[in-house]
Order: sequence, then C-alpha cells, then structure tokens
Amino acid sequence: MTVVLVHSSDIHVDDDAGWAYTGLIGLRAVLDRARALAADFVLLAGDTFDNHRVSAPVLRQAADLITQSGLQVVLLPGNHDPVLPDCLFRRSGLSVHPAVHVLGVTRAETILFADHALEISGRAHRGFGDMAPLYSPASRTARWRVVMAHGHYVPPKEWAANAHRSWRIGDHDLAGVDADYIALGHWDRPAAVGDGSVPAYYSGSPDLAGTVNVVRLDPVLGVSVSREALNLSHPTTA
Ligand SMILES: [Mn+2]
Repeated sequence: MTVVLVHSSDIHVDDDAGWAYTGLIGLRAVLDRARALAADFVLLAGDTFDNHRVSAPVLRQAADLITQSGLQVVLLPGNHDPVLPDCLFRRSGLSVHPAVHVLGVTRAETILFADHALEISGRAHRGFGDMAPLYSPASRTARWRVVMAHGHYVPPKEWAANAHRSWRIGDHDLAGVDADYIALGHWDRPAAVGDGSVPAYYSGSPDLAGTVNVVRLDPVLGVSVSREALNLSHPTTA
C-alpha cells in the first residue's frame, strides 16, 4: 500500500478580506488538491494561521474546511500560531476533532498511524521565542517516518553569519534525523534543502509556490516527491 502525503505550510489564514488572495483560498485549494489525489494525510507545517487574533467567523470557516474535508490533517504549530493556553487550535475545536491531529496540543511529539505503518513527529512552537525547531525522534516504531519542522534552513557556510536568526535548521540537525521525509515550513518558496542525507523539503506557501508537495511512500519504489499545482481561483464561501 502506497501512503500519499500532501505537504503545505504558511497558509496564513487571517482576516484579510478584500485581497484577491486570502489564507482561506489557500487552505481550500490545498484540501481540494489532497482530496483529488486521495491523500492519506495532509501535513500543514506551521503558520496555518497568521496570528492569534483571527476573528471567530474566519476561524470557524477554516475549521469547517478542515473538518469537512474528509481528510486526516496533521498540523504543526509554527511561530505565527504557536501553542498557547487559549490558542486557535483549542478555540476552533480543531484540537478535539478525531481526524485532526495538532502536534503539541492533541498529541505529544509523535503520532503513530498504525494502519498506515507511519509515524509523524514534530516539535511545536510554544511561544514566540527562539527554539530548536527540528525534532529528532528516537528509534522507529513504524515502517515509515515523517518529521515536520517549522524553521529557517541555513547552509553550513552561512551558519555563523545567520546567528541573529531564530529557528535555524542546519545540515548537522538534518543529519541527526532518521526519516523518510522532512516536511519543512517557514519559507514561502518551495525548495529541497540539506546535503541529501535525508529528503528535506519546503513546500512553500500556497499563494507563492502555487503548488503542494506530494510525497509517496511506496514499499517497492521507496520515497518520491513531486509538486502538484493548486487551483487558487475558487472564491471562499461563508
Ligand atoms: Mn513562520
């Protein structure tokens, strides 16, 4: 059985009515694409929400899109939507929906999906300060392992010059992770990063990338990663 993952990030749902693009359009497009691909899981690698002041109606629309999608959705809280006592994930009801899994809220750092022989791990942002965003789980308990992280990749030569940046991820961090795929968020543009020792990809944001990353975990063919276009022309509906 091939496991199909759709990876996106940095959707930034907020009260930005009046713009041609809103986070709700991006969220809808990602979920539509995932449904068309019959994805087993949708991974949203942080900054799904732009801020904690998202109004109740917009939060409701976003939660309805997710819970009515018929998809299993795994969310990693990022620096714009960290886990806080009264955070969006709890206010929206997302944290108690059976098909929605919020790392650091509904679950700890690892979720095992035994039916898919898959474990998904990630370290949620728990405030606005700096932290080491890439979680390195202990030994595997399942055939497949995916790690989600929300941070800023810095190549080795630029590491020292980027000491002022928060949430840095370096090749030395990636090399310490035993995973079939690392789903990264925080960049608006899609990119493969690292030295190739582990497949580590940014999806980019729906509006800037115009795509999602599609990851296929195949017992015979191994791991493949592609990008699939989003249809961002749908209007949002209340
Ligand atoms: Mn971010």
